[in-house]
Amino acid sequence: MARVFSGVQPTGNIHLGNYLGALKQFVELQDQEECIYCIVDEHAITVPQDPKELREHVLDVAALYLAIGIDPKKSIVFVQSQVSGHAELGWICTCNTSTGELFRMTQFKAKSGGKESVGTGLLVYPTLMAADILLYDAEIVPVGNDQKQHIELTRDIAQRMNFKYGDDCFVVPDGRFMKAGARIMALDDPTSKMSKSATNELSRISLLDEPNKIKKAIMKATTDSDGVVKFDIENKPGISNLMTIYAAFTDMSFDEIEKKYEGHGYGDFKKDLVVIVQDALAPIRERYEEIRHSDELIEILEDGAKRARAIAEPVLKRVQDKVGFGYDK
Ligand code: ATP
Ligand code: LTN
Repeated sequence: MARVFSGVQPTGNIHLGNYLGALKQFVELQDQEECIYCIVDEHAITVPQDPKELREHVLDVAALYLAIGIDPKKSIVFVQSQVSGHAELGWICTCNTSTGELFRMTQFKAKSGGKESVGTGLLVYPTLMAADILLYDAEIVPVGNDQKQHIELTRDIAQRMNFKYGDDCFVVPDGRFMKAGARIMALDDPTSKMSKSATNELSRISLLDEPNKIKKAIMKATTDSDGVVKFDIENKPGISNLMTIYAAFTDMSFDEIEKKYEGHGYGDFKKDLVVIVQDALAPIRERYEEIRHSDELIEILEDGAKRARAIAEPVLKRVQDKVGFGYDK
């Protein structure tokens, strides 16, 4: 069994992009591999957070993990800040990464907007992400396409430190990306990715959205004027994005979807998609409501942190020894 690690930020509004790009794979992988799923609150504070809201959002994501089908008997589910090894290994990774590498990260460029007033955490964030993964000797990291560059950097850090300190320092991980859904675009602007932070509520569908909101967002989604249901990212990004969502939920190919809607306009296609998404999200919402305020949720996180620490501690010790921390007694 290979070891799998991934994380989601507790910043609210978990949306279809997060689900189809990453979370859906989390569930699929737990039957084949040894999976560790984290709620990365230390990453969340790279931008300002209200402490009270942050604590709530941690439990929101934990409950969502379970609601989509992550089974705590099969997978470890825990909160990053409860395992101190992340921050400790993060520092070691930071010291083995050049500032040039970090300034080149496209996510840093986008999120900082070139301003020097942004927090330093936003710049060094990828070294903490590398530590998250390397701390567990993880081999597979299921994520959306937007994280490709961060995974590459993680591999670079691991290989560089293996060269410097010996091959058994780190396991070099691989990213795992979905075929359909690795990059879901905003519904109001199919040229930018669906995001938690966009101000237009109708730009995304959150996993806990009411059926009416789902309908509104899909029926209003930006398409084009030629009315043909055809997959063509370049020239028809809006309908192609909706087809990607359709395909991810139904397992139909783009060819099959095109055939089904031949001679129909976007209206029929969108109406069907509304029902498909509503039906897929209804059981998730129901399960979420059951578990979000339960004692069981806290117990699962406490147990998850214990199990995570048991894996992380010997790995951290191994790396600290290599780096030269401590002294001979
Ligand atoms: P956002 O950009 O929406 O604020 P994020 O990428 O900053 O989200 P996370 O919640 O930690 O933060 O992301 C969880 C997972 O969802 C990651 O694996 C990420 O790659 C994936 N993901 C995020 N947005 C999309 C998208 N639009 N399409 C596909 N996958 C996505
Ligand atoms: N950077 C990721 C979240 C994240 C992560 C990780 C994903 C933090 N640490 C480790 C996979 C493995 C994001 O913003 N989506």
